[in-house]
Amino acid sequence: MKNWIPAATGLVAGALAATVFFADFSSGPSGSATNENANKTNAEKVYVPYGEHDDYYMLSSGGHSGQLFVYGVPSMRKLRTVPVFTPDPATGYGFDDATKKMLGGFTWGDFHHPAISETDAEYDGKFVFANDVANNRIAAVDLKTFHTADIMSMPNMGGPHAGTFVTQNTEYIVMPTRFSRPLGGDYASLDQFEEKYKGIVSMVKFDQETKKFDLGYQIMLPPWSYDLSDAGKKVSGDWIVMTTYNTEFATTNLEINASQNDRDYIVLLNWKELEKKVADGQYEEINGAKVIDPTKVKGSIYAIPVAKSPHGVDFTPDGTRFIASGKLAPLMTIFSFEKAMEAVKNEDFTDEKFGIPVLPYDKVMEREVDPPGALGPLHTQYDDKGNAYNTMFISSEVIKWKIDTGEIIDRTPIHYSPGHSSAAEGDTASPDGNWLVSLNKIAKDAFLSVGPSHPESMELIDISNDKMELVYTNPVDPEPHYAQIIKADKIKTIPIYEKDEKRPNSVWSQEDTRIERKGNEVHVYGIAMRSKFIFDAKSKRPDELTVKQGDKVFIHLTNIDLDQDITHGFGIMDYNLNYEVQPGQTNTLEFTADKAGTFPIYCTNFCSALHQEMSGYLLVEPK
Ligand code: CUK
Ligand code: CUA
Repeated sequence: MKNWIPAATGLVAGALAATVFFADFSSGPSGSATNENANKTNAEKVYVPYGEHDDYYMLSSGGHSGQLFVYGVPSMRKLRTVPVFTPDPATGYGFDDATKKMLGGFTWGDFHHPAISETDAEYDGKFVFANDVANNRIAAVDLKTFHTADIMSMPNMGGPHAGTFVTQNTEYIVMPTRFSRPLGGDYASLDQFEEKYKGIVSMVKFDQETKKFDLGYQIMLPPWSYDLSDAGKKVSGDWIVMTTYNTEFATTNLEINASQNDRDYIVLLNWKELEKKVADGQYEEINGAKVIDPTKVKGSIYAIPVAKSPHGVDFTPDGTRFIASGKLAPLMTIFSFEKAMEAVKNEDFTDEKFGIPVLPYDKVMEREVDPPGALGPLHTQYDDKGNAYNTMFISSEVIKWKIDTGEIIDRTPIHYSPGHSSAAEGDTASPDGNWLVSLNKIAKDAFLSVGPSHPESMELIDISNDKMELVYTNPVDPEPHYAQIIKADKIKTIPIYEKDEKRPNSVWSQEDTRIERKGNEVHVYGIAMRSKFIFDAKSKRPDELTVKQGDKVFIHLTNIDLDQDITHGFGIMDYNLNYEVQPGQTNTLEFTADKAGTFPIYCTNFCSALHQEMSGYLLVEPK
């Protein structure tokens, strides 16, 4: 079975634990002895002994689970599920007031492309941004706490699939739409597709102090579909690119009707110039957004023909080129940013589409790379030696090739059907060139069967030598669309939430706990600590909460255990409620006590030897 044995060696490594000797099950390392993996077996490469940590975090999209999955690389161990667009009973996300408000009633999201905040085109490890293709939302996860800090809904959009990606100093988080749609989602017959439907790119601002999003401006584009996008770096730092498909304006049976034209387009636009135009008032206000319309505001937006129905497009680490992958044409097409700028300067246009000048393909294209027998290129990643790595969905492989010459250097089979791959520090100006993780759509025979639907998978590939080496494979939850891999020491989490006496609704000493009634509202200012709840220390039973049927209850709970990893949960029987307070955190749970009766309350997060005793009662007196 092809390159398969290394997966088994990972298990063996686990069993051998700390023993020094590892049999060499692998085909053996090759290439330079200078890299630290050079003399290791595949089992040793993924083995992280107890007490040591992985070198990298991998932040992976959870697809239609709406969540963010966090892995360690190279061990590929899963560290955490961070809920972003969907409620999560395990952490009470979407149950407590603040997160419930943030979710805005949605119970699902479709997260495709995580984007770590950048400073000077390098990941800075502060935030990771997420797109919700299903419900037009953007989210920010604070990497100090691995908690979702803000979510914003975008007006005028039709599914921001082609985002998120950030400009090189996180000036903007970019969200291009997938479906064209009438602005505001208004009704318009599909017969009016070309005139009434629009593509939109949202340019979103994020304030890292207040941790809040704001919509900077939007760009109106032709009613095409937008697939994937990237921001420039260095010389191209003011520009963004995106691929398009369905330039045929098909409104039904897209499989056939959107695959007619030999060429679709890459859209190239200058976000800095457009920002100035918005500041000059050259926009229309539509549904609360400042929208630039290229049929009225000229310049700064261009189109370049590209082989039919492209999928990904990625700037090279130095920002001098961008590479498009054609899912129907088995080509990687390299475009020169410099040549594109020359054509713009000379107004060397062949055509105009919806007010957007079209640049000549032959003059801007630098090279087409067409590896024999390769089918379905989707996305490109990079190393530190001038090589690109393309995932081939249909021929199930990763192809390594030289950007300067187009020379194919190596090919490795993937099991099976990779979408994206993710290289260590792969979207920065300086990729690390040691690890590549292939994010696979189909697992088929790779693992024990769990039914007709098999897990998705990830495969770890050592790319530190000329020949790629498949090192490890692991099953993962759906769906790893994309991931970014960041050096572990760039992420600085806080050990606990700082004690803050001024924090609204917080209580830090037992004497201050209390239950206050205001009309039919009951406010509990309580404490969670090992191993009890205190709602009112002065009461005969401090862990009893009695209210009247129909009362609106607010439980403000502060965890006063200022101790690493001591999290308390708070579940109420039969009320379908559970939330948590991490060390030093205050959270509020709001609910209406509409059911009369006696309802046990208990801590849901194992916190001490007497965790089982950490309980109380909610008593609801009948009307
Ligand atoms: S898309 Cu290309 S395989 Cu959503 Cu990034 Cu999934
Ligand atoms: Cu607190 Cu278990």
